[in-house]
Amino acid sequence: MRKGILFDLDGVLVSTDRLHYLAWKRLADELGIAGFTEEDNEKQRGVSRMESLAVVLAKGGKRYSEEEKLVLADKKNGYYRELLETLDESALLANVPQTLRQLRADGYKMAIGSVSKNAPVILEKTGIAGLVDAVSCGLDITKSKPDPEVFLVAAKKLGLAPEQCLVVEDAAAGITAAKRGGMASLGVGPYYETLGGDFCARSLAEPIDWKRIMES
Ligand code: B16
Ligand code: MG
Repeated sequence: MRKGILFDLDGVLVSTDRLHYLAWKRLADELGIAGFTEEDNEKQRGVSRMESLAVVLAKGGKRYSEEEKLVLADKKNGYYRELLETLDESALLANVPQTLRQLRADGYKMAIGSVSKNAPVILEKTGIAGLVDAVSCGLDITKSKPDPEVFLVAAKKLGLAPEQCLVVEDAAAGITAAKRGGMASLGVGPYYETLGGDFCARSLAEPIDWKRIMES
């Protein structure tokens, strides 16, 4: 029987995609890269900061050294951190605090499994830091999803084996990471039907039979 639930953060519990988009757009404009759209921003869902930068740079004609890329990614993060200053509980997706409280009352252990290095700030600002038992994020890992590292670290922090955990994800890379890590998965978000999760639901605001999922 499964005892732990590992939640991805962006796209599952909070919505920060607009802020990521605005920060990348500001960088793209500075670099003279035209045509970086919210559609391109979709390709950045659940992937690392450097892979997200590659999506932006692919829109321009110029090549950058690895060193220059690090500087650019850092610059975008500065813009994103400025925007995160305004973050509050209104960024939480529907029914999130209620779901976390209910799952805790039902006796499940919960952790965050996010590749974002800003996860601790986001959890504090949105007021849900105290509703989970552990956080595994970009600061704890060297390999991004679809590598399972972030979820393996999360399971370890909860003191559980991978097969005792369910991963909740909105990105295909995260579902693949769960599978590679030997964990069951629940796909949510706009692409929930095609993510390939073992279970799926449009969002955490839908009626989800957690008991059935955790006991199956
Ligand atoms: P940062 P998740 C991911 O978070 C975002 O979905 C993705 O768009 C972002 O590039 C990545 O975090 C890295 O974030 O630049 O803040 O370290 O979905 O894994 O919670
Ligand atoms: Mg996500």
